[in-house]
Amino acid sequence: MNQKKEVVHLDAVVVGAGFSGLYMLYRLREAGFSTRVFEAADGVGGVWHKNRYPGARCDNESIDYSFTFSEELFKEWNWSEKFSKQSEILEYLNYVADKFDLRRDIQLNTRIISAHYNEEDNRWTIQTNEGSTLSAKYFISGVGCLSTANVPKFKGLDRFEGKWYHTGNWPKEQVSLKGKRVGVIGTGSTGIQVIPAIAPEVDHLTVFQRTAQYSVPSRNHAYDPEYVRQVKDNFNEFKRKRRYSFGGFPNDIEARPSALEDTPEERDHLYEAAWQKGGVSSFFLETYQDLTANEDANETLSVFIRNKIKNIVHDPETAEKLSPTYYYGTKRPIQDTNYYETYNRDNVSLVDVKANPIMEITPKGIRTTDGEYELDIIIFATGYDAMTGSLFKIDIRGKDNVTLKEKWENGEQTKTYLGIATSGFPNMFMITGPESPSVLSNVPTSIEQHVEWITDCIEYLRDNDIEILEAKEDAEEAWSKHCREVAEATLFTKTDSWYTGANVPGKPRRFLIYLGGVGPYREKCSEIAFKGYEGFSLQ
Ligand code: N01
Repeated sequence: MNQKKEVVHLDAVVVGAGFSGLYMLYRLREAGFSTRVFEAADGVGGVWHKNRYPGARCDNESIDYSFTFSEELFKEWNWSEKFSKQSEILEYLNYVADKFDLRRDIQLNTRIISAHYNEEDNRWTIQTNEGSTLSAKYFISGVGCLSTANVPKFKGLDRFEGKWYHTGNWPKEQVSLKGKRVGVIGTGSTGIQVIPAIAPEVDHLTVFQRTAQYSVPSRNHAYDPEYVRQVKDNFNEFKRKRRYSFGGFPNDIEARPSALEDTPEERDHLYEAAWQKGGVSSFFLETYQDLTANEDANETLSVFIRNKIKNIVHDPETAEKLSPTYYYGTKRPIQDTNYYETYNRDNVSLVDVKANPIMEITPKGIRTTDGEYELDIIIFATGYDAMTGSLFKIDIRGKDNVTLKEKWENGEQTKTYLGIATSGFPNMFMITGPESPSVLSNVPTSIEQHVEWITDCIEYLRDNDIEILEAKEDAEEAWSKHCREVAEATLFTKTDSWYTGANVPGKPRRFLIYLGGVGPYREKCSEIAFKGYEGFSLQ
C-alpha cells in the first residue's frame, strides 16, 4: 500500500548544531517558535566535534571565544588555558546544550539534503537523508564557513595501502601513529598544529608543503585565576567591548597607525614584544594598523618573521624552504607551539611540493616529481571548501526553482544582503554567511550578533503579520559592491588562499568576507532593522 509520509510542520528548521545552531535554537525557542536543529554528526559541537586531530586547539583566546548571551553561563564556566584544546571547547558546547535543555530539539545523525521554497504557501520543504520531510516557515543555515573538507583529487588515493585521514573528519577512535612513517600534506593553521604534536611519536614525519607560512609563537599557558575573576567581574564591559570592537574581541589596546611612521628600531622593538607575548592578536592589536593595507608596512613584519625562521631552523636549506613570500596576514595568520623548531628533529623532513608537485598517491606512499616517499599514514591537512562549500552540499532552491549554486556560481558574483539573506530565497537566513565578517572576526561574537538579529527579525514578521521577507536585488547589489570595495582596498585579495576560494581547483575566485569591522557592521544591521528592514521586501 502506498502510505503517505507524514510531514512535520515547524516554524523554523536550523542546519547544524555548532555554536550557531545551538544559540539559534535557544533564541527561537525563547521567542516561542517551534524549531528543530538537524546535525549530520553524532554529537553537537560542529567543527569542534569533527576536528579531533592531534594538536587541535583554538587560536582565539578561550574567554573571548565563548558565548556572552548568558551571564550565568559566562561566569560558571572555567576555561583552563589561554588557548583551549578542541576537547575542552567540545565539552563547553555539550555543557551549553545540557544547561539550556537544547538536546530535545536537536536531531543528530541526520543530514538535510534539500530545502525547496514553495511559492504557493511561502514555506520551505526540507528533506533529510533518512527520509523525513519537514515544512518550515523559516530555513536557517548554521553550517559554518569551514566545515566541508577539501581532499585534493590526487590520482591513486584509492590504491593507497596505508591509512589516510582528513583533519576535519578525524575519527573518534584512537589513531595510532607510534612508530609509523607519516606524511602530512598542508601547512595551514591545522598542519602547523598537527606537525609538532605528532613529530615526537612517529618514526618519521614527512611534511609536504606547497606554500611556506608565517607563524608566530602562541605561548599558551594556564589561566591566572585572578585574571579570569577580573574579566568575570566586568562582564558587561567585556560584552560591550566585544560587540563594538573592530574584530569582535574585547580589547582596549589600539595598534599604532602605521609601521612606516616608526624607525626600524622602534618597529623591531614592538614586533619583538609581540613575539615574546605570543599569539597572532598581539601583532594585530599591539603593533600597527596598516599591516594588511600597505605593502611596505606589511613587508616590515614579513621580514621580521622570516629572520626569526632563519634563527630557529638550524639547516639553512630547510629554513629557506620554510620562508614565506606572500603578504603577512593575507592567508589566515597562524600561531604555533614549536612549529619551526620541529624541523630541527632528525625524524622530520620537508618536501617542497610547489617546486616538486605531487604526481600521485602510490600503493606505498606519495610520488612527487623528485621521487617516491614511502608512508604508512597520510594526513590531509588540506583545509576546506570554505564559505560556500557546505551550503552547496544542500540542494537549496528558492523562487522559480533556482538553486543557490546556480545563483551564486553561474552569476558573475556571489551576492548576499549583509551576508544574512540573498534575493530569490525568501525567509531563508544564513548565520555567518558570505559577505558578513564571519571568519575574519571573533566568530562567536559574529554568531551572537546574527542569531539575535535573525530572531528579532522573525519576531517582527510575526508581530506585524508579515508572511514573506526577501532581500531586494538592488540592496544586495549595493552590499556586495561595498564588500568588494572594502576588500580591494586591502592586500587580502592579492594572495591565493581559502579566503579567495583559490585553494579549491575550479572554484570561482571571490573574496566573501566583510572587512568593514564587527562594530560598524553591527550598527549597519541594527539601522536596517530600525528602518523597518530597509532593503528587504516585506509582504
Ligand atoms: O586549511 P588551509 P587549514 N597539494 O586551507 C595545502 C581554521 N582553523 O585546515 O597554501 C598540496 O589554511 C595548502 O597549501 P596552499 C582557520 O580559520 C582554525 O589549515 O593552498 N598542498 C595549505 O598549506 C584556518 O585558516 C583553528 O598552497 C595543498 C593547506 O593545505 C582554517 O581553519 C585551527 C593542496 C591547507 O591550509 C583552515 O585551516 C585550525 C594540494 N593539492 C584551523 N591543497 C582555530 O584555532 C591544499 N594544500 C580556531
